[in-house]
Amino acid sequence: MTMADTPPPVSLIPQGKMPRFSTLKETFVAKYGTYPEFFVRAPGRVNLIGEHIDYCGYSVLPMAIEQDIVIAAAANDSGKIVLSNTDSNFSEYSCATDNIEIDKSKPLWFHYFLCGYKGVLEHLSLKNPKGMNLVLDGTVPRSAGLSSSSALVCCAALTTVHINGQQMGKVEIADMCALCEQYIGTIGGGMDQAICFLAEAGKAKLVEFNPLKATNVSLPQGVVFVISNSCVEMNKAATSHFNIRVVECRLACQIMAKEKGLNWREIKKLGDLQKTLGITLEDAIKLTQSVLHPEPYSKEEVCNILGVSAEELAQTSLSQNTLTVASFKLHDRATHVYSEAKRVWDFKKICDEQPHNASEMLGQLMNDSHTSCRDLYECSCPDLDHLVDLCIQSGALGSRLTGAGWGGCAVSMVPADCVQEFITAIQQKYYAKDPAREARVKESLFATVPGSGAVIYKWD
Ligand code: ADP
Ligand code: NG1
Ligand code: MG
Repeated sequence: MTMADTPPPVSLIPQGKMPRFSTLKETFVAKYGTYPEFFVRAPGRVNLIGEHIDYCGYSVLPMAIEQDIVIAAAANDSGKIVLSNTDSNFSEYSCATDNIEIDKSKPLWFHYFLCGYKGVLEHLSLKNPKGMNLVLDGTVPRSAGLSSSSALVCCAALTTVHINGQQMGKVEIADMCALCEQYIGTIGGGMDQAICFLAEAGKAKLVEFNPLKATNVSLPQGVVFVISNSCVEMNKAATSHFNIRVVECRLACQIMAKEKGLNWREIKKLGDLQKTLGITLEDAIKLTQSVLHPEPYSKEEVCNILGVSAEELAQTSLSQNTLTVASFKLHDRATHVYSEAKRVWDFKKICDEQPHNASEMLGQLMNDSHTSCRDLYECSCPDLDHLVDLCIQSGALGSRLTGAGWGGCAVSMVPADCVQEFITAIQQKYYAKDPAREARVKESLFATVPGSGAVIYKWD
């Protein structure tokens, strides 16, 4: 932790949050017979623009949301982690502090906790971690692109740090959580963990990586961001969709690096390739068009171009759950990444300069982002595309999928004076059409403002 990298704050529970925390405290007391020593709160996030580019090294533009994961915690003397959930769909889990296993092939809810826990143990070289009694309460819609997984991992990490009397800076713990969430199997970037720790109320952030840095972005006055969940769930760790995209970007990068006479084994991110070549994003798009063909590449073709066997390719470029993938779309994936990276900087520039038609321009960038996600990156799904179309028809200046996609949420930018009308229209046109969606409308359709980052709460 450097001087400038301050740890997450410790504060009293705000009055407005008391009812929820009182209930959680009672649940804790009923279960363990003692009071919790402290609570950790870690928020979910909505990404305004910059999808599937963080793991390629590119900057993204998220803000934290109000929905969060909270853990009530107290140390115990049993040498065990005992973890229960206020949602009875998640059964209690317990293990010895020195015997944890994370099963990538079958990710279960408590494995996300163990990712954060293991990350801290390794990072701080903790030899005798304390046993913990824990109750978790989450309000982030799950598997919906609002980062419930990272909120859980970050909450687990901060709980582990605090209970063991340690401290980590926000940047340090965010970087660490980005790495340790990969124990679940997804080869994600660092967006979710970064905004979870670095968020500030009222501010969207431009998040840059390597080194991690978050800069305030002033969103235009007179617009509100509305989230709507398609109610199609996509669990990123239990499927291979996410890692296939990561691997496709890697292969696109390595083939272009080889074509340019670079050491392709060392260059795994499209952003690193651009940096090494010293070219602009526009030139990177041109390079993609000239080197890669739009048709899918078979694994044999990739191996031939790189001059490696299938076994070697597995080592240099693939993940455990992409070993049997037979073909890769490289041209379209790389075109998405470079053009989306450019849209993030265009978005930031418009926010900085605030021209008279700023919100229309930002809306257009959001729409272009969705089109690119849908057609080039193929990470949307029919229900989500339909929802995005409805949002545009209902008055949004821009609308797009947010998070990894293949389901989950759309984020729409809506003129502030039309928000209620917009919400009513989407309620009728999307949710009222299906009883299963209608039943979930309250937690699925809501306006949001930039929320604050992870915090440790004390009772008094
Ligand atoms: P997301 O887009 O929400 O991050 P992921 O597929 O990455 O979706 O992670 C979702 C997983 O995170 C869930 O399947 C579950 O295992 C875990 N999770 C999230 N929120 C909770 C919660 N409140 N309680 C238990 N597990 C949770
Ligand atoms: P979600 O959908 O919240 O699981 C994932 C990744 C992000 C980023 C986005 C797509 C993790 C923990 N999260 O988010 O890093 O790549 O997809 O932009 O891997
Ligand atoms: Mg996730």
